[in-house]
Amino acid sequence: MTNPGEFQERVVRHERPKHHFVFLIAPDGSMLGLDDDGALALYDEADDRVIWDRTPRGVMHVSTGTAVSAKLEADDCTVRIGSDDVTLRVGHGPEHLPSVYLEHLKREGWVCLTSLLTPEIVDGLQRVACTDDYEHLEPNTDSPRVCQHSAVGQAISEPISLWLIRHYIGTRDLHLGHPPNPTSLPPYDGKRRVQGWHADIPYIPSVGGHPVADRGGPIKAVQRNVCVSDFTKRNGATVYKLGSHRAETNPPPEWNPARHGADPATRPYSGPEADVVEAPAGSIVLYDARTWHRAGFNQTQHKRGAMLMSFQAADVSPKRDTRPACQRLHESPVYQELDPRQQREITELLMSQPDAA
Ligand SMILES: O=C(O)CCC(=O)C(=O)O
Repeated sequence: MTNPGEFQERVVRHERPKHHFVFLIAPDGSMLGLDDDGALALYDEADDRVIWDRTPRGVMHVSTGTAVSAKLEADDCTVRIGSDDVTLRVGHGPEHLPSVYLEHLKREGWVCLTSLLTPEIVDGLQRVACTDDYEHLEPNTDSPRVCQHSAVGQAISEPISLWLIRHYIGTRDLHLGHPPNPTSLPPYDGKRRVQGWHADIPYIPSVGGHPVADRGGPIKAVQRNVCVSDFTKRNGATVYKLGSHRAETNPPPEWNPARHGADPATRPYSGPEADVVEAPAGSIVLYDARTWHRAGFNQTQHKRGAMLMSFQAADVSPKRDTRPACQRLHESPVYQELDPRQQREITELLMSQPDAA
């Protein structure tokens, strides 16, 4: 039975953008940008330097307004770099400049990169998660999910979110806290035990046995939730107390009655002080790991897909060893479908061991 005041979370909705900027991507995965002197150069990092817009005569560098003449043919773009004509792939880019997202992330402790992943990547993630058009399939448990489809590696190595996380935490040196798995949240039957409110590692104890970090100390981790399905309040989109990264404590006991003496199936707080971030499939929500959050209640008949990742500073112990999954990926044909930039990023994030190890 529903109690008054339940399921009253505030909705923060992100509509599918009408326009996306583009990346111009070299075969090795590096991205064309403008250096500080206005010269064309290739970069591995996705900051404002590598964001372009199409124009009738070629492409325009968004942050400086510099027009560059280019031959655009279907998804290819040929530009002159020095004395060479270089052909680059025109790739789906963000709705906003990376600096705009960074400003929001620093100010609010979270940001939504709406519809940043391509429909092809979304389709691959849905296939692995067995959601949406693939709901009739059973998840494959024979191999790590990163080996099951290149979409998983493409999502792991998405360059704008990596640039944002590195800038927010203030280090390049990051690792993932567990192997990234597209998974699904089943429909809620109104009775079963559900996930309670929590902050994330290292602000809570974990099986890794690391010391719980001081919420007032330097930032140690950022979560990246990829919306594999459309995320709506009805289908159980993640619920947050936005801004709670600034709170001195983890969620209060009254938000988690099931953990404090009530029946274990008692639902966690779902009143109007909580926020649901709604966004189309392919969106990425980044949030400070201190933020109070929980999975939503999936009130539909369909599974909701997500891929949750924890990016941790070098001194945080991961919850699970990510290296075996990466070694399996290296041996898998899927690894060859990734470009060298993607291969390097994934390998670094999964093979780096924390300082303490
Ligand atoms: O499934 C979700 O929506 C969120 C779950 C989550 O963030 C977590 O388990 O830490």
